[in-house]
Amino acid sequence: VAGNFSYDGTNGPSHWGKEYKTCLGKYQSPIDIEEKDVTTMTFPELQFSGVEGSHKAYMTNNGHTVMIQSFDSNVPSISGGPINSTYVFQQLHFHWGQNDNQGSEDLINNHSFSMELHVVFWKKEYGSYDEAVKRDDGLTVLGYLYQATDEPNPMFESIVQQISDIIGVGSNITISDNNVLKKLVAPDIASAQNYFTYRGSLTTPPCLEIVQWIDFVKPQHISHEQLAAFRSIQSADGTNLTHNFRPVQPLDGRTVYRNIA
Ligand code: 1SD
Ligand code: ZN
Repeated sequence: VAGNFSYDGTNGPSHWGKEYKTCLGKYQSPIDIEEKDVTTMTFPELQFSGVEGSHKAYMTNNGHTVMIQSFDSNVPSISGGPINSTYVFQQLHFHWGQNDNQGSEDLINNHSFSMELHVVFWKKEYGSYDEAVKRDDGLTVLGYLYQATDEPNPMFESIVQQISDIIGVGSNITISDNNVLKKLVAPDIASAQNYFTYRGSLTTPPCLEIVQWIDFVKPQHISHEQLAAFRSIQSADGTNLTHNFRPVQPLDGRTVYRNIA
């Protein structure tokens, strides 16, 4: 378990490679996506299933982020787009910054957004998440970008309200809103075919290079106050987790595609 990493000091991102060699690899995430350099492509339609309806969901402070999981038998899955088989929902989590001018992991034209949501899926063919992470094409992660505004975003209401119950590392609660997965996993069907996609890695140790990233082009919003709630949770050393984004990594010849539906 990759427990002893942080976002500052001697366990910060520039030191991850000492213990986790893969973090020094050539296909690392996040990256800066320069729109002028992307290759346009028409992929098959990206499809979501099992998103509608209610899901019992749990929210955890794992010391590195706010993570949401569901142990329902019917969890969301995705297929199509740049992936040629079905990937099953594992968990979703967030990355944010010390202030509203940073926080996203991937950048677009060198612009940082205030927050990024990652929805993690594993390849169904491999039978389980633990088996999937041993394979090159084991995971697909959907990335959603959020810009801070004055206007609260209703999709974050229940989460923000309940963050105060998971301030301590390891705390875990049931989310009162059974529609939270529906809202977060596929919020905007109209924009779902408008994405960048590239091959990369987990953005946290062990930085495994097993991820097909799908980043939706159209940012959503979150209010300054809602965002501030995320900064109130604690990290393993007992201080506030004020930021948890990894700096961008070299593209190193990789192609970033943009889907043109
Ligand atoms: O940071 C997450 C990490 O918490 C874990 O969820 C991992 C997948 O098991 O993924 C990374 S990330 O690349 O989605 N940020
Ligand atoms: Zn992430």
